[in-house]
Amino acid sequence: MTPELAPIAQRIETLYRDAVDPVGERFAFPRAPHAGEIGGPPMVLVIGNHSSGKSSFINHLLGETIQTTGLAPTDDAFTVLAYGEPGERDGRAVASDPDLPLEGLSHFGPTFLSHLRRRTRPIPLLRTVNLVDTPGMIDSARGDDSGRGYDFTAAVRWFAERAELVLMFFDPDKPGTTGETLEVFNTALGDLSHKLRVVMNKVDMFRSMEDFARAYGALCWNLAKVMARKDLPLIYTTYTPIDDAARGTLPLDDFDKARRQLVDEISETPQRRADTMITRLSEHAARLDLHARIVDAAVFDVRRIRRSAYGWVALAGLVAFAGAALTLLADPIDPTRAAGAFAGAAVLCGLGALLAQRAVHKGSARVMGDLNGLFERLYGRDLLVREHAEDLRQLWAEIRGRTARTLKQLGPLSFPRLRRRERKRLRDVIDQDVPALRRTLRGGPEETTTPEKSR
Ligand SMILES: Nc1nc2c(ncn2[C@@H]2O[C@H](COP(=O)(O)OP(=O)(O)OP(=O)(O)O)[C@@H](O)[C@H]2O)c(=O)[nH]1
Ligand SMILES: [Mg+2]
Repeated sequence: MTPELAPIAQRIETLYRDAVDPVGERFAFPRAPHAGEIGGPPMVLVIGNHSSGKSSFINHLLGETIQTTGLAPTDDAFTVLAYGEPGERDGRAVASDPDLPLEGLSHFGPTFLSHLRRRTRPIPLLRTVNLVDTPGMIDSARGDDSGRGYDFTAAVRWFAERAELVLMFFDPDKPGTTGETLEVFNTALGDLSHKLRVVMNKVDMFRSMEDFARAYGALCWNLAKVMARKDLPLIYTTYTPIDDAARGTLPLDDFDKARRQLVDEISETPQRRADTMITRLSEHAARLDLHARIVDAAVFDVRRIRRSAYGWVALAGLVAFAGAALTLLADPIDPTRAAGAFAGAAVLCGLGALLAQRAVHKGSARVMGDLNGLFERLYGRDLLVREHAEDLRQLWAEIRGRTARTLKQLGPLSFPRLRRRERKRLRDVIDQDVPALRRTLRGGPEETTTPEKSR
């Protein structure tokens, strides 16, 4: 995070710690995101065909030759570029360092780790953004792992999920899609297209507008074939100024402008990242609020069933024992009848307890089998407001499975009730703290609060 955004990251962290996580823990709702993720700089992932100019672009961006470049497939490693004294650490070391947000990468195995490194340089841009250079994509006939010895697509997915921006590079030679590009589009980037930007690079090589149009058309055509959504992502047509590069004849002003826009977008990722973190906090708090309320209502219902079942047993036991006591009082000389009555009362209580247990079991299964009904009952009034209702139903659809599983695995009686104070604090996060954070991000005053649309 940049120094200006650090207070926002701290505030988000505090809200998780004080208002959200305690409820999450009590109601067994997993936390998102990890603590280290909030404060660290955002990542920009650079992927694309081999020799499409990824590393050259990164060097240009950083103003230094840090990454090796060349026409043949040059670099088959994932390189995370971060701020620090000049240095380099290998994959094994960075994936086992708990202070770095790369810990989860260990599970891709030793071959992958031998293709991972982290380079640090004291370059100002790296203070605010981490760049990830990746091995060029290739056409392979060897199936899933492209002969790389590790799951390339899954590794790209890992980075893409955590990145704020994913740049996909193509060059005029390969405006189509290689096997790996296709695979990455289909499995790694499918639902992440909102952060994807396509870069048609090396446009300085074109000799005529016609060549440019042909390559651009081919790229769009090929993208449209592999992308699930109808509208194409934003395509930057640009080039990296390289002294000894082969040059075409097109005027380059517009392409320079496109590169500046791309650089601007990269520089703005910290701001976007703060925005994403605020949205994640708001969504997480809304989901948790709904989950905790449903669990709380289920706990209330099951406890009521239990109270009522055992209440009847207690009452019947009381009457039976009172009857036995009266029998004893009526004939204190010969207690045999009274003893029989006491034994009868005891048997009745035992049987009653068994029946009550079964009733609680059945009742609990009924409550948990109809969580949708519980939801409708709990939010009946909110569901009448139409626009709001859709949001709420959508939220419920997202968490329903998880809430049901949690209740089933841990049992409704293992949960506490949701305290009024706890819930109010959670709602305040959504209705007041989140809008206040957004105003701070936009540089507005922090005091006034307008509740966000509550879910
Ligand atoms: N004309 C021109 N040449 C470029 C441009 N960008 C890169 N090159 C050249 O293209 C070649 C490949 O560039 P790299 O930056 O190594 O490409 P890469 O995508 O990192 O390649 P791999 O790491 O092998 O996947 C180098 O010889 C660069 O000098 C560009 O915008 N225009
Ligand atoms: Mg490279």
